[in-house]
Amino acid sequence: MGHRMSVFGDSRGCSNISEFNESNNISYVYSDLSHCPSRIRSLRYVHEYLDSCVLFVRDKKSWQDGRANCRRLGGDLVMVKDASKQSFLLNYLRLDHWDTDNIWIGATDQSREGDWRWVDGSKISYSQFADGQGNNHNNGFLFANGGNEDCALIRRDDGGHWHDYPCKPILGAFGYTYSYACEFRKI
Ligand SMILES: [Ca+2]
Ligand SMILES: [Ca+2]
Repeated sequence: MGHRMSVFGDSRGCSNISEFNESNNISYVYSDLSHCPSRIRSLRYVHEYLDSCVLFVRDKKSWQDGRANCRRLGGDLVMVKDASKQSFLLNYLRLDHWDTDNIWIGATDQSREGDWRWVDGSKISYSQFADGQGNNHNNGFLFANGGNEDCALIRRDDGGHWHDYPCKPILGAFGYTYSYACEFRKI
């Protein structure tokens, strides 16, 4: 007698779901935010750096309005006094998948043209100004205002170099609003 052959379906089921093991390539940096001021601790994009905490704010403001917001929270715009701080900022913008190019920093020559100062009043010595920047000169931006550029930002699309831009909108509330980074002293 021949036997009946049962044909079962191939039951491999889900075996063709490829496993995703790429996360090992990402280095997660643990931030201890317990010493950051409580009013910013739970916000997104807060990272510690030495004796300070840095808050990245995606919301776009003029330099002066961004600074006012930082101060309202008890801090000020971030100061970038050395290369390691600059790297810290650029690294976290990358790790946080930041999508904006321009980030205001706490550098200005509003008090005296060409005399660049941090928001704590100290003179700027370490600088990442791009060639031809920091000199009040507007390189043809659409709303050029004839050279009145007293506030600095990091331009990620220019390798993280700094550019001087107008501190506030020229035409009403229009133009020159960007993301910014605040800095707070640890508690
Ligand atoms: Ca200037
Ligand atoms: Ca400029």
